[in-house]
Amino acid sequence: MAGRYDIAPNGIQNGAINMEDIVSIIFSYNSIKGEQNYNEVMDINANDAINMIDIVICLNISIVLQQNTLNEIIL
Ligand SMILES: [Ca+2]
Repeated sequence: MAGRYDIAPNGIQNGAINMEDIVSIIFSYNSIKGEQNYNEVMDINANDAINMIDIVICLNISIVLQQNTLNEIIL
């Protein structure tokens, strides 16, 4: 259910969108494609930049999932 927003920094999704996903994005925060820190997995909106927009999208998806099933979210 968490789908592509459930970030898998080690290649394994944990089945939830939670702080682990947000922290993963923070590790690549403020980077653009071509830079060492950039990781396309963290670029949620695929605009070649990892910034607050990606974090907000991830948070919004987690809120939507929380409204649908409490078991999906562990914040
Ligand atoms: Ca982005």
